[in-house]
Amino acid sequence: MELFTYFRSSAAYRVRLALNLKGIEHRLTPVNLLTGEQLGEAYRRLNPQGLLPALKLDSGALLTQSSAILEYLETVYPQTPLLPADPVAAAQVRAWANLIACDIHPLDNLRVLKYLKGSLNISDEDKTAWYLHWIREGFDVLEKQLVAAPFCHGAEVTLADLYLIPQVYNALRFKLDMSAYPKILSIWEACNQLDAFDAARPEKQPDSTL
Ligand SMILES: N[C@@H](CCC(=O)N[C@@H](CS)C(=O)NCC(=O)O)C(=O)O
Repeated sequence: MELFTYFRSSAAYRVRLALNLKGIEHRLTPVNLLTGEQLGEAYRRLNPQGLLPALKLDSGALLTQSSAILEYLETVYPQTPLLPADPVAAAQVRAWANLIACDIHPLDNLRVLKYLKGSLNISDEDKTAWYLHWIREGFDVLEKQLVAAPFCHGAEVTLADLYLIPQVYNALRFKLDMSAYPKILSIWEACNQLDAFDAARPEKQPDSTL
């Protein structure tokens, strides 16, 4: 399969993690968000929404939306399960993932930041304040709820870790003061010690140097 990705796309990062953890053979096709390649005709023909990631299956089917892609991978490749078997625990893991996917990430997405700056003329300083505000709102809750022993839900990596780690990468990149989040930082450290996480890091992606 072929993953359309960008090294700094956190939604693509989630899928890179799942592919690595499940040991699924794939190739990476970079789409440059910085130059607006996602909005060009070629990529929009694949994904009219102009967002990353997209996953092209060997059958030719194209999947979009990271949560739909992750659900597909979890169903078809049940090895290294990313959800606990207990339905209540699985709902908790999904709630943490959704907190990040629905309540942090879309507010801080590139097109939102571009609109704030380009159309609403907010300053760079206000843009960064906006960006960090929504991460803090979410991290304040996660810090209280996550188990962190050593991963979000305990001893096993779950979907929640796949959403958290890219979000922490963004927080660190925008220099969020993480001192209020020792549990989140300890999960970041624990995850990044695993090969699957290490290989998915933005700085290890082939397009990070383009
Ligand atoms: N809900 C979508 C969000 C996808 C998304 O926002 N992707 C970002 C990168 S992390 C993107 O492609 N942004 C391009 C843009 O804003 O122009 C998903 O989970 O796949």
